[in-house]
Amino acid sequence: MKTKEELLQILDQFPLEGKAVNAEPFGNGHINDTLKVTTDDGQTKYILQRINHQIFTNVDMLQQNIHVVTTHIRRKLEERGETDIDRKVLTFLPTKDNKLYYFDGDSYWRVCLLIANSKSYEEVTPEKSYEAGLAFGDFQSMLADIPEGTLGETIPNFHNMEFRLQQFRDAVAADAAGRVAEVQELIEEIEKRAKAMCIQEELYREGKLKKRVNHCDTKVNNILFDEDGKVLCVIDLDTVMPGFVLSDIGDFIRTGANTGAEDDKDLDRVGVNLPVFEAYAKGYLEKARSFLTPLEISLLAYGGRLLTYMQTVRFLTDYINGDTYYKIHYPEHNLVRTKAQFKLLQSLEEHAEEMDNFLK
Ligand code: ADP
Ligand code: GN1
Ligand code: MG
Repeated sequence: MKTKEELLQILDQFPLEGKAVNAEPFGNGHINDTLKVTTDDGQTKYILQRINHQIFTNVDMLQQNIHVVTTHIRRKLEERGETDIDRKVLTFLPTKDNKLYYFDGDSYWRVCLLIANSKSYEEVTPEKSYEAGLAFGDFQSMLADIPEGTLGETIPNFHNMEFRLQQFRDAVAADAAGRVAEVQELIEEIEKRAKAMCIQEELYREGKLKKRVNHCDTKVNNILFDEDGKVLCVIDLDTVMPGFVLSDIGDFIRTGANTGAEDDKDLDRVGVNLPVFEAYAKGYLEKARSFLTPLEISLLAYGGRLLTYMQTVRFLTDYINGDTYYKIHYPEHNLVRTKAQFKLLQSLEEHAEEMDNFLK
């Protein structure tokens, strides 16, 4: 990481109110480096992020997408007569020379307003889950009229299950870190389910499913709540792109409707939290029913299994590759994550009928 002096110099490229005096690590993201910034008036009004450009290789496309999405949402909120808009959509500051990010020679940086008096959670109650469902459903519906071709795929094939399985199989074949033998059973469990988990790609080829603008990272901690448990703002817009609709219900089920943590070491704690699932589905459908097709609605519970399966595959791929993608906090972290996600998948499979019936 950079020294404090270097960070302050980076911040000097942005037209802040006041002078930055400190920048401290913030949040629990797996991808970017997020810091909160204090200025000389004692206020903490800004977030500084180093964009992970190993992962988001086209930073121009990334920042252009985010610019389109945030201005589009802002306009919709204005049209609705909303107040307090700066807390309901992210506001990014252009640099002093009017660019969407600052490049310091090796890293890419962006600054946005810190949403005041907000909180993100790693776990939610059914009440908060319902609010989150409304928020992500509304988010998708606000973006539904962005013309096709406007947004690029910031990570190509991001939620394409066939592509993720290909990466997984390549990793197994290469065995770069010599870990394949140790995870053979998990590999078999993944292969057993592979065909059933690629339905969306097939339906798309048959012309039965279309792509929509999705958030594609609807983790619980990518939503900010106010003091009353109401959603203020959807954040982490790096992956907003055209894709399959199940992403935005699936990733919330995966993270919100889990009685344990994403990386729980105690597998007895991990399993589906049905009240949280039901509350999310209710909120989400209230906003999304108007534009979803009957086929999409019939697949929503499958979406939870799909995104949990996809995450199992992605964590295991990273473990097999020798931990090159996700930030890890200890050497076995990606394996622990894989096992916890697989346990959640088994629980979702056990409750599949119940979840489908609820949606009906
Ligand atoms: P990552 O891609 O690494 O997950 P995020 O953009 O999700 O990065 O930021 C990580 C965390 O930082 C979030 O979960 C949230 O807690 C906090 N955060 C990010 N942006 C803001 C903001 N504008 N206001 C308040 N908190 C924020
Ligand atoms: C990453 O950035 P963050 O922590 O919100 C990842 C998601 C994974 C998630 C698993 C760009 O999300 O796709 O589902 O970790 N983001 C990217 O926790 O790969
Ligand atoms: Mg995040």
